[in-house]
Amino acid sequence: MKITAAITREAHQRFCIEEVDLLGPKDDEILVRIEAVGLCHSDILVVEQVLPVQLPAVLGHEGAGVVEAVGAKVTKVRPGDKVVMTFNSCGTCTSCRKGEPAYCLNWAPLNYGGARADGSPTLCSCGNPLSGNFFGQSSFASYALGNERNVVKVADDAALALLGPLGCGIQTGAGAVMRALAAQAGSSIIVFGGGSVGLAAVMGAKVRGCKEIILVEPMPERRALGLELGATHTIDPREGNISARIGEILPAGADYAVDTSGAVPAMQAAADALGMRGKLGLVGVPSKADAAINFNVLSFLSRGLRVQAIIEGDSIPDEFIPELVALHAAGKFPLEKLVKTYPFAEINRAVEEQKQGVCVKAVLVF
Ligand code: CXF
Ligand code: ZN
Ligand code: ZN
Repeated sequence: MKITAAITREAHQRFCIEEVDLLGPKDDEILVRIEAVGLCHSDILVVEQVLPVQLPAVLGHEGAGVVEAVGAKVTKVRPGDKVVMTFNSCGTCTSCRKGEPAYCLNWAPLNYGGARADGSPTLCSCGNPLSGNFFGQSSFASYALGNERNVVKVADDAALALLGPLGCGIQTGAGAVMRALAAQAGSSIIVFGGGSVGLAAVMGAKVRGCKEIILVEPMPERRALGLELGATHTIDPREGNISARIGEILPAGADYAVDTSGAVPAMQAAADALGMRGKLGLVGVPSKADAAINFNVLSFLSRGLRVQAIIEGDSIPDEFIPELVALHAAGKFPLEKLVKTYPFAEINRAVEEQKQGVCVKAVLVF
């Protein structure tokens, strides 16, 4: 079928909106009419070719929409169901069987491979295949193909424009704190970076009942938003000496620190800020593929630190996305404060505004 999609033709180039062919659904696939799709930093990392997806491609991996049709083997959803799309996983590898689909051994082919597992393309433009199936969806498009592993049903009255980002950025930040680190009530946590992932981590920390929630973020509007969402303190890293400021708030160091900025100095400051047996969560993706951190081993040993790299907040999407939807409905996860919607046709403006910090989470709506 003919669909409208935003194509990334070459590295560092703007998105071009064009008509392309969507080839499916196959027996195990779900055709979703996309109503809204969030813009995640990883989409931009592919445009910058830090993440190795072959171009030209249709990106987009925070789709939300309505099921239009299902293949013969699909039982999970029916046409008319509202769904949130998320990352893909195989369901059969050792990680998936342990309930750790974000660490699926088939992650790369299923999320970045550009085609189905059998190698067949899902998209083509004028007869030439495009990289599709990005995060099992490629949802910068009017329609996307998903499958039972990466489609989560939500209520009929769900506000899809808000819920798309749960499929990646929001579950990544919230899950890092609520699931991966499992921050304890009464504990202290420092979040580095106040973009959508960091602010979701702040909301997650509040849900978990953390006592001190410190947000380290250079943009004043984002620090202010952090305070609204539950941060108890904020620090402007540009003012220098982050450790001294944290030391005033937490003389014994923090129980948890999460980096969502992807900046190596922030990761180092995060490790420095931890107290005895502190846990460091690494979430942010650096903008250079060869970025590396240098930790002082003695300093780590003397505090018995734990470091955890976290993908997608260790989410089990069928469990965690409904949990976040319920928290949002109960007013405990005010997602709407992060989201700014743009018409799909204005995707390039959304990218610019998100980069400049005019908005925290851009969502493109059809
Ligand atoms: C990605 C970040 C890079 C590693 C895989 C998961 N997260 C989402 O966009
Ligand atoms: Zn798997
Ligand atoms: Zn993402």
